[in-house]
Amino acid sequence: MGTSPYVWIVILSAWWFTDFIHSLPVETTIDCTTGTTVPLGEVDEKYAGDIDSIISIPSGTELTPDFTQCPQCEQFLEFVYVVSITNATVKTKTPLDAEALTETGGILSYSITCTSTGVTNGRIVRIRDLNDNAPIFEKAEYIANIAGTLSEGDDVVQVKAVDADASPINNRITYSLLATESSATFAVEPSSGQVYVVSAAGQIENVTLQVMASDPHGLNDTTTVKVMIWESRDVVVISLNQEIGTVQNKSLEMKEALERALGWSVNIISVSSSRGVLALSRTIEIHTLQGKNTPRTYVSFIATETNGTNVIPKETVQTKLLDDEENVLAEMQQVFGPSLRYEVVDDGSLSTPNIPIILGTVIPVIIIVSAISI
Ligand SMILES: *[C@@H]1O[C@H](CO)[C@@H](O)[C@H](O)[C@H]1NC(C)=O
Ligand SMILES: *[C@@H]1O[C@H](CO)[C@@H](O)[C@H](O)[C@H]1NC(C)=O
Ligand SMILES: *[C@@H]1O[C@H](CO)[C@@H](O)[C@H](O)[C@H]1NC(C)=O
Ligand SMILES: *[C@@H]1O[C@H](CO)[C@@H](O)[C@H](O)[C@H]1NC(C)=O
Ligand SMILES: *[C@@H]1O[C@H](CO)[C@@H](O)[C@H](O)[C@H]1NC(C)=O
Ligand SMILES: [Ca+2]
Ligand SMILES: [Ca+2]
Repeated sequence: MGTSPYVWIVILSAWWFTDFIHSLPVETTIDCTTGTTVPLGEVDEKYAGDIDSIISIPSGTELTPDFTQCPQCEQFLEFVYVVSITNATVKTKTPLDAEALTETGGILSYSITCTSTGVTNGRIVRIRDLNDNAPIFEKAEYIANIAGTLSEGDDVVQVKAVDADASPINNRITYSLLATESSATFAVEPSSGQVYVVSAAGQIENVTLQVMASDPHGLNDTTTVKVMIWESRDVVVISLNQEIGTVQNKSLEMKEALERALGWSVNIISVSSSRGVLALSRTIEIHTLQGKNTPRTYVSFIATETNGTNVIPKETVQTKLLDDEENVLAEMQQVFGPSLRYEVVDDGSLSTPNIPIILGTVIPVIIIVSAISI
């Protein structure tokens, strides 16, 4: 009593690392005066059967299992006990699962409490993680839309797989590119999953890559990366009065909102806080009606026919964004809320980098609502 269960978990963990390995079940006894603390040893994940065989229970003692220090342990265990009998057993009701006990570092713990005195008898078992999960990619297909030509070192897309196993020895993921016709142009960073360009390939065709994620024991999953190369001159840029993180998080909904509003397919090229895609070095920000502190995020995209592959000319898209402003705004506000405003930004000709011209603005008025008046 009194001592926090976490304290004895730590103490006992240290103790039993010395050399205290049993095979289960372990025979234990109960002490209703001062309590006992017994490390039961280590067992493989998936173990099913008896864990703790309690003997020599003083007659008339009433015992109850207690899972307060590990509520998630209760799902695995049952306590088989009859008050008039001097033996009791703690056994699994479902095979042990290391993945379900990651919060406790793979330690299963419980105690048996003497009802009359409230004294606890702690037990802990370390679950050895097995490699029973393969990595799984978050997406079966990644699409990387890239404008212009590719050059050495350019990032293409970052893929991500997750391995549900509890320990690094079983869940560490290594990414690799499977050999295809185009794989010599690209590489994947083994630990991060960042796909990038390795050879200065210049203008290349649209290509499909296969990336594999493997755990340290060879369990693996594969995903497809489609690299779509577009012409820079077709890229449309809009700016939104939103934080970049918000736009990145909602980029799929935003793409779908633009598709509904415009009636074309939308391929997002980039979401950035600078007007990155066209890489203008001498960009001058024009703060129109928005205050200097208004967040501003640039979204570049290319529109294509919904049922075909033809690219819609940039000027056509820009015109529609201005003409159908009300419609586009309504769709975008569904995603970002009623404060969303956008501007169509034009970079002018690529050959003469110049000051961006705001073609139109959909912020005719800013209504300042005083917080005090609400
Ligand atoms: C209690 O456990 C002991 C040791 O395992 C065993 O010899 C005895 O038969 C058991 N008694 C009962 C009632 O199960
Ligand atoms: C890539 O595919 C898109 C859509 O199919 C097409 O419009 C574009 O021209 C292709 N790019 C290249 C470099 O072939
Ligand atoms: C990937 O997993 C499959 C079984 O799903 C196996 O046959 C193959 O050898 C593994 N590949 C590698 C490179 O480990
Ligand atoms: C974007 O999503 C991540 C993860 O879901 C979250 O941590 C982050 O706060 C989100 N950012 C914004 C600006 O909503
Ligand atoms: C495009 O295809 C969809 C179904 O795939 C169809 O409903 C729609 O009418 C088509 N649009 C055009 C312009 O052909
Ligand atoms: Ca694994
Ligand atoms: Ca496991």
